[in-house]
Amino acid sequence: MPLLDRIDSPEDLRRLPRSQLPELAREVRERMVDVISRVGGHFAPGLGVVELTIALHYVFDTPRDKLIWDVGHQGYPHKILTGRNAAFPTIRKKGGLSGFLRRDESEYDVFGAGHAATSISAALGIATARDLKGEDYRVVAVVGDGAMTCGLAFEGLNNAGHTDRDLIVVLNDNEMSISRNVGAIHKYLTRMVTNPLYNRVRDELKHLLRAAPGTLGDTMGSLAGKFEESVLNMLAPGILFKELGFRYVGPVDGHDLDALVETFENVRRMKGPRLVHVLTRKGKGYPPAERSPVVWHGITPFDKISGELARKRDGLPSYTSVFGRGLVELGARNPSLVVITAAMPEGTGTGRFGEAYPDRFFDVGIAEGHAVTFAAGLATQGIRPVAAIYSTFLQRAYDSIIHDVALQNLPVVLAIDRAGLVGNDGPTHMGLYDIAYLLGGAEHDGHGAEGRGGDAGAAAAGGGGGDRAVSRSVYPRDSVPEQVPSLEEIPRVEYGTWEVLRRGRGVAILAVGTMVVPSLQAARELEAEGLDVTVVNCRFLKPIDRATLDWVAAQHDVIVTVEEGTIVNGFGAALARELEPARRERPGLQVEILGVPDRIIEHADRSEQLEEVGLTAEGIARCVRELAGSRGAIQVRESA
Ligand SMILES: Cc1ncc(C[n+]2csc(CCOP(=O)(O)OP(=O)(O)O)c2C)c(N)n1
Repeated sequence: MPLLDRIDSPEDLRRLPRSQLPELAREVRERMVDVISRVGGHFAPGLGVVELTIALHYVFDTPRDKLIWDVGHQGYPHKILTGRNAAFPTIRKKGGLSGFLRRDESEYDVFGAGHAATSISAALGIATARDLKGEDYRVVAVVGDGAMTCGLAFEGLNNAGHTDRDLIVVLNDNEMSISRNVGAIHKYLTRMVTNPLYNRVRDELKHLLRAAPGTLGDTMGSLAGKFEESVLNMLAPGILFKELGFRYVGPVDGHDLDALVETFENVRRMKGPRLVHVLTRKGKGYPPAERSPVVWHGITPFDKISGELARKRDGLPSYTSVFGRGLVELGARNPSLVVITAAMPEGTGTGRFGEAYPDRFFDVGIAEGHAVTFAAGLATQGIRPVAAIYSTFLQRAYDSIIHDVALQNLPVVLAIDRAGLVGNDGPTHMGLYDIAYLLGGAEHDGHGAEGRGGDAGAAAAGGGGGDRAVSRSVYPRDSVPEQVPSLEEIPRVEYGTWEVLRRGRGVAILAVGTMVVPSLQAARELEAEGLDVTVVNCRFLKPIDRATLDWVAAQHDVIVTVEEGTIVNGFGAALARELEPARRERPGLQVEILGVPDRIIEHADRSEQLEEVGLTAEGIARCVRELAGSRGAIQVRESA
């Protein structure tokens, strides 16, 4: 790669003549295809912004000028051009480059992200700091049309437009979120770009008015200029952004490097808030990704010649797909069941329900708070909404859960996908906090998935919540551990009950969700060593099964709680508080809490992360062994 090999930083890029930029774009694409076909990762978003990335670094003086990418999943070409090309094959691997942008990875990553629509607010903050400090540089936020379905994006635009701050927003419009984009703004953007009348009238007017200044003299010329602007604004695209206080420029072909460079050179010289509307194609340059940008948004390794994707290793389906299947079955049984997704029909497995019952399926855009409040509204009228949202993105909806659902006692099922350690997406996507943030506030809080085969199906069955407010069904980014029976075959679970899976003595493991299976494995391992351990599946976190807990407290000396969530204010912490009276009565009773330590867990494979934090059969057994050994619990059994 003759050009790319010479580029260690955007400085090198800026030394190239403009005529060589298309060749550089070709090399960057080739590098993307070559590496991602081997290691997997986000693919179509980055391919779509190769020219945009080159043009931005070419025109703006990065890192002095601040470039802020929204989400960061499209940042691979940016990484390749900012000194990380050699390390690029390590992307998303343990110890390697992050799959998103991070301030601690490069000075070119001005603002870290992973969740959508933070870029405009962050850019405005940076621009404001610049002005407060009397400094002089450009601030550019690049935001996708998908992210424009977020309320946060509009909060940022609204604030920026009125401040008159010097700020550039680049709207990367590829008509796609992960799935096809949805909503009124999307329709507006599409209309703006595709309406031929609109464009023809605009071009002709421009032509006409441009001809005027020479013949009318200077004053008339500038008057004509003003007239042009106001007429064009009336007719032209971008009126919405104009009304929000932004100067609108575009639409620009996002794969035409000359057009991009010229536009950015002009925009760079302007002042105030301005928005450049750039049209790109997701997956550009790799035909399978252009044809199916949804599939190729984020991808496993693939054969770069045939475009064939690597197959999953085991034959078991993911929790997500079992959930999606269960939902369709439930939809047939219950006509008042509706399903809501916040721009993730594929990711949450709910797309199937959408195909089966399009009238009862709602993709509301990347708008998790809205999704939950919308569900609450539906629930007031007797509809049964299931809102399927990743644990990490549900953080955005916390207030809606408390204020709109729980306080009003409305029956809404939250299907919380990607709970726990999420693997290679890393810290921004971790589902470690939902147990902690949902234990308080909600009156009735069922925890559906217990981490064994049938439970993903049971989760789909509504988390056992029935008429109760805020039932949760929680499941990880993983395959189910065993074949899942159909819904009919899954025994009904009595609300609020736990399940004693093994009766031992001395030590009891109280396991939550995904930790049930490794706890059972640990118990089997320990049995061989003569330690007979009780294992309880705590399938409901709130209300707890008081009778079972009392039995556990009375019959055991050591209680180990295990959960795949943060150890701070999680289930173990809540149980320790519940067990306080028993401990006062019997000071020897020991409670040990296992969970994810309170620190940032870096990207790696999920199995590596589980191992790192000791949430494996081996880790649980090790902990029990140490506790039992130190307390002589083995002797308890021998003398009994
Ligand atoms: C708050 C939040 N919800 C959901 C997601 C998952 N997600 C990642 S990228 C994406 C689509 C973003 O679309 P767009 O901004 O247009 O960028 P593109 O992928 O088209 O480049 C979504 C929904 C997220 N990152 N953040």
